[in-house]
Amino acid sequence: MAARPGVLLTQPCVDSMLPSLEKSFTVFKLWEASDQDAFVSASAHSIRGLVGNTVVGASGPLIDALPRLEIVSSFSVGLDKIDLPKCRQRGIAVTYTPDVLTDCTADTALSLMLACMRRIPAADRFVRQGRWPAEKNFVHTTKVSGKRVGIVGLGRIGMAIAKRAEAFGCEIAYQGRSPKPNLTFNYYSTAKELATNSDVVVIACPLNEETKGSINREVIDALGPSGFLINIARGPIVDEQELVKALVEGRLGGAGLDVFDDEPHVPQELMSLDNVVLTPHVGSLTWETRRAMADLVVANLEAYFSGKPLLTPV
Ligand code: 8YV
Repeated sequence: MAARPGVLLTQPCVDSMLPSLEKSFTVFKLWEASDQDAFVSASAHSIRGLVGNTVVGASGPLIDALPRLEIVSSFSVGLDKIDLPKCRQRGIAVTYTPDVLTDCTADTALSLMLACMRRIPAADRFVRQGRWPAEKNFVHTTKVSGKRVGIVGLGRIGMAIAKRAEAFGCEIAYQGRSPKPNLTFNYYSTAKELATNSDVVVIACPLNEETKGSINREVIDALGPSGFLINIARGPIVDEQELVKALVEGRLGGAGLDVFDDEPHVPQELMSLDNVVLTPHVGSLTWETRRAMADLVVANLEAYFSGKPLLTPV
C-alpha cells in the first residue's frame, strides 16, 4: 500500500477535522511542536499538503521550508494569510472555504450592528450590575430599522448582509471595484462617498494591497458622530489608530468589531466604551459552519490526492 500523503495542520481548527483528516492522511500538528522550525524541517520530506487558517496560514517562509508541498487547503474564505504569488510560482494548488460560512458571517455583521446601535451588551451589563432599580432607565439608543446601510465589498458575504438588512427595511448602498449588474442598490466608487451617504458602514471586502488602510480618517469622518462602523472582514482594512481616536473623541457614533489589526490584541482604549461592541473574530464560529468548513478542507485534499477536480479552487 502506498504511503498516505503527509498533511501539515497549522492549527486545531475544529474537533471533527482531525479524525477525518487522519482517515486519509498522516497529519503533522504544527501547533503542538515546541520548536516549530525544527518540527517542519524534520517532517518536510513527508509533507505534501498544508491546512492553515487565519491564525497561521501558508506564509512564504513556511512554503519555502516545504519543498514537497503540492496543495494548500485553507480553512478560511480569506486568502490574506496565504502567499499566493509563491504558490503560483511553485505550482501549488490552493483551495478555500467560500459559501459555507456566508450565512454565519453575515449573521455576525447584523448581530454587531444591532448590538452596538442598540447597546445590547451595555444594557445587559446595566442589569447584571444591579443598576436598574436605582437608575431606573437605561440610555436612549439608535434605531436600526430603516437606516441607510453602506456595504464595502458586495461579494457573497456582502450580499448576504444586504439581504438581511433589507429585511430590517434598510436602504442598501455599496462600494467596490465596479458596479454589479441587475441591482437596485446605489453604487459609490469610493468608501468616502459611501460613508457620506450611510448611517452604518459594514466592511465585507477582502484584505489586499488595495483595501489595506482604505477605511481611513476621511472615511470615518464622513460617517460622523451619528454613524456606525461594523467590521467582520479584516482589521487592517481600517486605520485602527484613527478609528480608536474617532471613537474616543466622539467623532464616530459607535462600532461593532469582530476583527482587529493585531489579533488577539485589542486596543485598550476601546474597553470602556459602551458604544463599541467587541468580539474575538467569531464570524464563522458556529458548530455547523466550522464543521462544513472542515468537510470542505478535507474533501479538497481528498479530491487532489485522488486526481479528481478540486471542489473550491482559488
Ligand atoms: C476563520 C475567516 O475565523 O474564513 C475566514 O476568512 O476569517 C474565518 O472563517 C478562520 O479561518 C479561523 O481562523
